[in-house]
Amino acid sequence: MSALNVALIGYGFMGKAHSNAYAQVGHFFPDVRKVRRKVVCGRNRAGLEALAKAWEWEEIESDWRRVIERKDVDLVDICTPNYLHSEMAIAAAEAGKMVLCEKPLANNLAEAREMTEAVASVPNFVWFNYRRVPAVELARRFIEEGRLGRIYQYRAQYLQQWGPDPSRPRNWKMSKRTAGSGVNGDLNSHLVDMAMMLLGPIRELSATFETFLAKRPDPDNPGSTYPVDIDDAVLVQARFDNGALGSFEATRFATGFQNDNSFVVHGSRGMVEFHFEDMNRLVFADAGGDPDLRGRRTLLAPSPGPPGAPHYWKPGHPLGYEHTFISSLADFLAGVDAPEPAKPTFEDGLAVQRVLAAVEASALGRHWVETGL
Ligand code: SOE
Repeated sequence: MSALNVALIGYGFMGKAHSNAYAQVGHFFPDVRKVRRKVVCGRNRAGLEALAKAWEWEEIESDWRRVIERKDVDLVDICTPNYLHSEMAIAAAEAGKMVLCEKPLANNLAEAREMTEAVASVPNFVWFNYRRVPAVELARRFIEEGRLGRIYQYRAQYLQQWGPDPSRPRNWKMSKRTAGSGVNGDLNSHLVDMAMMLLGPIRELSATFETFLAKRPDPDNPGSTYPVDIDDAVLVQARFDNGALGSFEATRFATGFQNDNSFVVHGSRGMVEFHFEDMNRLVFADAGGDPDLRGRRTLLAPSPGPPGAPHYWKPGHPLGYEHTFISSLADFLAGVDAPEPAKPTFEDGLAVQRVLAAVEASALGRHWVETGL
């Protein structure tokens, strides 16, 4: 199998996470296709050169169209601001490249639909990396095995605290034009993807948005402010197709929480609870058996991979954020040569985008909305 030449577009936080995944995947997953860090693309020369040097990309390029036109590029990975995803993904698919894209898939539902149509004939993937936390996989296994019984309630929250910080430099995540939304796309997209992976489609929902600071201090111009047109916090109540009730909360204003991506699932036979900041553990309670032993207990997530031959380290040797990206990439690469592609594909990203659009419609219209899923 020939190695795939990768073009990475974007060099920020995700550019670094993806670069590490390309660098490491072959070490931990020797059976999937090899990848070559061919070219990284971006507009800020200094940032681009720094990333290319640190992660040993062979070449740099400032024009994404030139990257997509290259005959020697097999796979285009988009980790730019959201508003650029659709144009780049469609152009890459039209050029016959495999297309990987950061979440949320697009700035809005119309773009997500066009992108999904465009990639129909090429391998495609969305980086909902938290799916690949081993403790989350354990939760999924418990649900699939029926260990939790009938699922009654799903409670998810994604709490960050950087919103109020006036010294934080302005970035593309603070504008509807460049990000499509605030926390709805940035954080709630992760919650929704995880929830639908675990429980299936969300049928209908009711949501509220809040923008706490309509004007923000501009750190570049002391004494002046700039207008904010995105959601700082979102609250959602939802009904799943399977009859479960869900609640979702995503905010950048959760003082005291850095990156608490968490969920609790309550079923007739048991419950599970996960917090990303303690990502190697899953809390489990069994509602059956001796009543005195029914309390919540903390399990260490098993090492991913076949028993006795883990992909990473032996049991009890914790994993980190970076492994979620390495495992996601390994899935994608294995899927390229398998009858079924790895999930989440653009179809899955589109399903999430439908929910995000319903959240926005509900919050703005102040009524329940069906997602159409
Ligand atoms: C936002 O702060 C952010 O970087 C998200 O965009 C990522 O998806 C999440 O993993 C961490 O937080």
